[in-house]
Order: sequence, then structure tokens, then C-alpha cells
Amino acid sequence: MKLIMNIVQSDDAGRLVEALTRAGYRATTISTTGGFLRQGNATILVGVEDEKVPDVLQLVRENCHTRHQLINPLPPVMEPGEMYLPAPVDVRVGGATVFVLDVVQFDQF
Ligand code: 2BA
Ligand code: 2BA
Repeated sequence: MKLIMNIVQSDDAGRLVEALTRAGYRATTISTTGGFLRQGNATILVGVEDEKVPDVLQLVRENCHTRHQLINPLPPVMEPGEMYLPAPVDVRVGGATVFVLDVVQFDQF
């Protein structure tokens, strides 16, 4: 068995969980925050048999989209008299960051 950890954008999370459930998979959504943008994203855990992993990854691919976001970088430390003109930086986010982990044991009590 594998545990598939999918870090996705909040906007895609609902659609992905719906697609997973419709296909008969079980899923758990955790609200998470990206370390770089410090914005909310979602981590969707899916525990499945090994042979189902490609099918789940296909659903993730179909339901999670890349987006671009402009961020303002932190201003540098300045000497007196220096001027800083902030230029927004384009950051490409997602579709999904996926980790597939081996499950040592699975129980439901
Ligand atoms: P964030 O950390 O908010 O990162 C958002 C996007 O900013 C990233 O998109 C990437 O394009 C950029 N980015 C992140 N860290 C950077 C850095 N140190 N330098 C330059 N650019 C950087 P994605 O790579 O698609 O990641 C989307 C979210 O997935 C991340 O949100 C984070 O929550 C998670 N993630 C990505 N890679 C991860 C990893 N190796 N381990 C744990 N979480 C990860
Ligand atoms: P349980 O199987 O006892 O699952 C309770 C909660 O544990 C689930 O909440 C989900 O958050 C998590 N969970 C269980 N198996 C998981 C797995 N393989 N991977 C990731 N997370 C897992 P819910 O999703 O709200 O489900 C509540 C109950 O509804 C489930 O109880 C199960 O009896 C039923 N169920 C869930 N998904 C189903 C599906 N696709 N088809 C039929 N029944 C489903």
C-alpha cells in the first residue's frame, strides 16, 4: 500500500477530492501553508493499493493546474542615500507536488 501526499492549490482541492471520491478512492484533506508564498494550500492524503497509484496520479494531473503569481520580494538592506525600486517577481506554482510513501501498516479500528 502507498500513501500519496498531494500538495495542491486551494482552488483545485475541492475538484480533486470530488474526482477521487467519484472514482471510489478515499481521501483526507488537510489545510496547509506553503513556506515560500506563506499562503494557504491543501494537502490531500490518499491511501491506496500499489497498483492504483498511476490512476490516482492521473486524476491529480487532470484536476490540478499551474498558475503564475506575482510577488514583491523583500527589500534588501540599504545604505543611506540608496534607492530600491521593487520589481514584482513571477512565481510559477503547482499544479501539484506529490510524494508517494510506502505504508508499513494500515489499520482501521
Ligand atoms: P510554497 O512554498 O508557497 O511555494 C510556491 C511556489 O514558489 C513554488 O511552487 C515554487 O515555484 C516557488 N518556490 C518555493 N520555494 C522556493 C525557493 N526556495 N526559491 C525559489 N522559488 C521557490 P511549487 O514548487 O509548485 O510548490 C507549491 C507548494 O508545494 C509549495 O508552496 C509548498 O507548500 C509545496 N512544496 C513544493 N515542494 C515541496 C517540497 N520539496 N517539500 C515540501 N513541500 C513542498
Ligand atoms: P472510514 O473508512 O472509517 O474513514 C474515516 C475517515 O478516514 C475518512 O473520512 C477519511 O478522512 C479517512 N480515510 C479513510 N481511508 C482513507 C484512505 N485510504 N486514504 C486517506 N484517508 C482515508 P471520509 O472521507 O469523510 O469518509 C467517511 C466514511 O465514508 C468512511 O469511513 C467510509 O466508510 C465512507 N467512505 C469514504 N469514502 C468512500 C468512498 N469513496 N466510497 C464508499 N464509501 C466511502
